[in-house]
Amino acid sequence: MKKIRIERLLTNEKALFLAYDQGLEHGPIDFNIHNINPDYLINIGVKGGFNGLILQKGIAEKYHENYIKKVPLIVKLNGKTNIPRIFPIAKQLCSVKKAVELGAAAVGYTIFVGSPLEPEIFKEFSKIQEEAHEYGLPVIAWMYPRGRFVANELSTSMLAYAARIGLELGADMIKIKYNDKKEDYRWVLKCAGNTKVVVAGGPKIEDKEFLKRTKEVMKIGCTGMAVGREIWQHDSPLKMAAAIKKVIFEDASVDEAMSLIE
Ligand code: FBP
Repeated sequence: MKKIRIERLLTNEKALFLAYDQGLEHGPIDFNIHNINPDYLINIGVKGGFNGLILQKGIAEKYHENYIKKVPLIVKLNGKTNIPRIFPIAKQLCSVKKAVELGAAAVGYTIFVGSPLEPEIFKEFSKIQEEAHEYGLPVIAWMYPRGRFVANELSTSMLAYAARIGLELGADMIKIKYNDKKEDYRWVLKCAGNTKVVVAGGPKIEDKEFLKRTKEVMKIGCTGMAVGREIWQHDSPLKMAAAIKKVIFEDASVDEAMSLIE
């Protein structure tokens, strides 16, 4: 079996990724005059010293020169918009081969746990997982419970189930939401086994609250965070990135990290 080169995404076994696939998932509603420009984002990714920049194929191709060899690329292989309110499914839009040509250090794929189309999603993911592993590429699965059969996307039992599925389907890392229930969330981590867990950012909240959350998830053993809006909707994205990194990589206190922003 080929060695999966996950170390390219880690600094001392920890990670902070910058997600910029929201233009497809949510639309320009997330953006302002600055962060609508991929160059603005890529500059944050490069200068901020992230462990990975998450892009869809289009931006990865068109802005290739600006970031390649400066920050590891994570190509998101599937995606969808939020316009048609259909069964949750995001079909594959980019091949593993294309991601390799783009110089990807990893590939990403969203699994909507509980979707009526789950069998189709699992099958597509499984094929991708095998192909990526043939190249030694790590696979990051966004494990998002969703759809009419999911009563609460953020219940501990749902997140734990999603984490376990990530392990069983062979994800090297999962990206999963946090429900702000520190003690319960330990179970979610246990369920993920040796699959690494990074926590998704979510809509922008107060800096201090987000740093507290970062501190919490690191304390219970997460590998790190995969954050978008929390950073690039910030007035000083590089300062916010530095503060989050201080907590993740240096185990700094929230106050210490806050001093980098204030
Ligand atoms: P944020 O940190 O901005 O929340 O991004 C995380 C992310 O997983 C993105 O990669 C993705 O576009 C988005 O959230 C999808 O979230 P949802 O499906 O809940 O709207």
